Amino acid sequence: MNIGIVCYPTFGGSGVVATELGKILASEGHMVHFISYDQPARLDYFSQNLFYHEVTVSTYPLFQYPPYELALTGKIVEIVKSAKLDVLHVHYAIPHAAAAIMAKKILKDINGIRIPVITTLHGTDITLVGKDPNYEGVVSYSLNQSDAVTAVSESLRDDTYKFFKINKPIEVIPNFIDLKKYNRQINKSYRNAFALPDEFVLMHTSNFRKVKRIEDVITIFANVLKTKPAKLILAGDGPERRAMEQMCAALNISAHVLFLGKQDAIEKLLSIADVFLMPSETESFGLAALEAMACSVPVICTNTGGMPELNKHGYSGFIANVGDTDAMTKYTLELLKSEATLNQFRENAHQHALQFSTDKIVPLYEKLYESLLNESH
Ligand code: GMT
Repeated sequence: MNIGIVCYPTFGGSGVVATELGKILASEGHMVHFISYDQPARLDYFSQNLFYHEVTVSTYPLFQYPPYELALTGKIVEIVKSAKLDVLHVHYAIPHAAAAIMAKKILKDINGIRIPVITTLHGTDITLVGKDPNYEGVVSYSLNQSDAVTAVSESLRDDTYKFFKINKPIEVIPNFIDLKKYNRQINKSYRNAFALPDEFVLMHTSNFRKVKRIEDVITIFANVLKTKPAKLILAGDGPERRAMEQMCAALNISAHVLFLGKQDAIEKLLSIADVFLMPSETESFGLAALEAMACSVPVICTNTGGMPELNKHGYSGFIANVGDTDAMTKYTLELLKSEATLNQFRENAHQHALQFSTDKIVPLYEKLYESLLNESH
């Protein structure tokens, strides 16, 4: 199949999922064409089946807001024709679904080409940005006009029905993990570079936006530090980083907290962690938590969005209400109370991650593409 994938190129979850999906599809023999404004961060190699098409937006003094959606629409039309795409899969509704639907109409009306569009919803496109009254009508229309809509969790599917006027089924296809890459790789000397032998390692990775509530990560860690020797590893970068560095300084715990910035080999870091903290305000799926679980790291997360579908309370980690840092501290200490407890939770977390393995989930997308192709013939 010739598959077009439209995504954000950044380290955010939707771009990561889209890129990993494209790489797997290419390795199975499909021709995969990425369309984005920059080379996707995870598109770290090319093969004969992988292509990247850059969307460039021309500027003009009149354009206070250069029209990215129009440039993207034009690029989609061009690539559908030149690469003879069979399906177009767009990740994150805004503005990708709207651009895809406009391209679909242009291709049908002008060129007589039918291109099935699949829109995959990832989270904030529905729960935060999409709900904005300025976008709501366009998002509803674009989803209804898509040939198929998927959501990465049941909770996100339910939110989509709640916030938008959707008149079609939304299929839940959860995110997936490559277990060959994400597994616990024990490397004592690497661990020793970050923590003393008797210290526990707590970890959080994200794009440091407000929705991640990193202040709760730091509060939990500061509480844990009162009774356990520990280090906190914070990987990633974003708007909240500066404030979080200041918070650590104010709490006098900076020497115990490592701000590492954006990291590529996240599985190596996860392999030295004992607990993963994800106290987000909302999280449609929580891909970073799945990466941790695959590396045998139990997760402490909040009872919000799709996270309870991923993390099993009392089995692969613990779940608390948003903002309840006392409960999350208690649960973290529960995990750290003995080596046997921690090892049991590690094993459970890994076992639970197996159900999200690439070979179980990616075929669901392929099946969906095939069904849409059959419909069009
Ligand atoms: O919030 C992020 O980290 C980025 C955002 C995105 O769309 O780029 O992530 C969303 O999609 C991820 C992949 O499906 C999910 O794992 C995240 O839970 C989701 N983020 C939120 O819902 C806040």
